[in-house]
Amino acid sequence: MGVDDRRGSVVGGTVATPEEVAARLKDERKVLIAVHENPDGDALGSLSALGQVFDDLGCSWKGYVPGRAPLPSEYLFLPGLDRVARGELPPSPGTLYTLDCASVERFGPEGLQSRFCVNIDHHPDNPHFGDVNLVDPTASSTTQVLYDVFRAGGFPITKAIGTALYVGIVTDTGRFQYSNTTAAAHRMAADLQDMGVDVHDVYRRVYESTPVSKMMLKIRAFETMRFLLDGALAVAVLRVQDFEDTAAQESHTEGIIDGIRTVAGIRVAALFREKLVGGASEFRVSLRSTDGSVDVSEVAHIWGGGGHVRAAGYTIRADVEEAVAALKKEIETRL
Ligand SMILES: [Mn+2]
Repeated sequence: MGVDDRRGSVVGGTVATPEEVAARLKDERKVLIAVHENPDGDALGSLSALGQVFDDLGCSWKGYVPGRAPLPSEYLFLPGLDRVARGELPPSPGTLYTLDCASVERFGPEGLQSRFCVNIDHHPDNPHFGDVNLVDPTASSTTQVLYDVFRAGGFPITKAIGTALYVGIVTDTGRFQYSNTTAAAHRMAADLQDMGVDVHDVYRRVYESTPVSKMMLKIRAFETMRFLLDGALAVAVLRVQDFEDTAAQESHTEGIIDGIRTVAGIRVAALFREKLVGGASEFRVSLRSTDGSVDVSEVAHIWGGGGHVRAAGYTIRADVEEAVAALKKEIETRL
């Protein structure tokens, strides 16, 4: 779910309905569409779907993904991802649309201040940082929020747009198996299938296209798995060396945590990924609560991160054993 590092103070812009956002889309002439760092299927599916709708509306657009790590290869078939700028937020005179972004901090407040921002998301801890905000925590994915907008505006949903929307919902619901899988999510999927989306083709492209590096990295992670607190907490660690040895990229960690959490008895799964920042080692930590009994967003907030009750993340600069011990202590008090 890509929920690392999400936090922010409540700034409180206008709350908009799907109808109001749809009306706004029709008036746009030039926009920048941004998603979060380390984008997942929902972020990239949302970007592709909205970009295609802007194309149909005659609005010129550019995409933006923070950071420089290559985009996950399984989503590159989605139209428009070749129009994505990387690195620093590019200058653009138009409106900034942020999709699936629970916080604005990754774009830098100075980048946002000079822009009119429309914030479309489904994370419950989104602080409404946009000038206009459409945040629906009941939606299973940001593409589900966009689907509401497109229907409200009467925009034609082509097979290619539908496919991008479907990629967002199938990945964010863990193939319609996570607790966020609502009846509305299934209805949206059924509608999209009626509109021509080839569900099996998406499955093949997204789930049967694992690069060898990604599989080797997953094996490394699984080898490090340890079970703490009588098996209630499972922890795996990936060091920089593991990425080098397997020639894996940051995006290749997607899905590893879902493998960790499948072991019987686990209530919290954690994946630590080492990153070198300015020569110093820090860890990005992804957390999952299997049964929802431990609110992992509360735990992530301790170290300045955030997310959902069942999926959250944070970054910590510490020795890995100290970081694991600190996490263990926090989980123990919540079991
Ligand atoms: Mn999402």
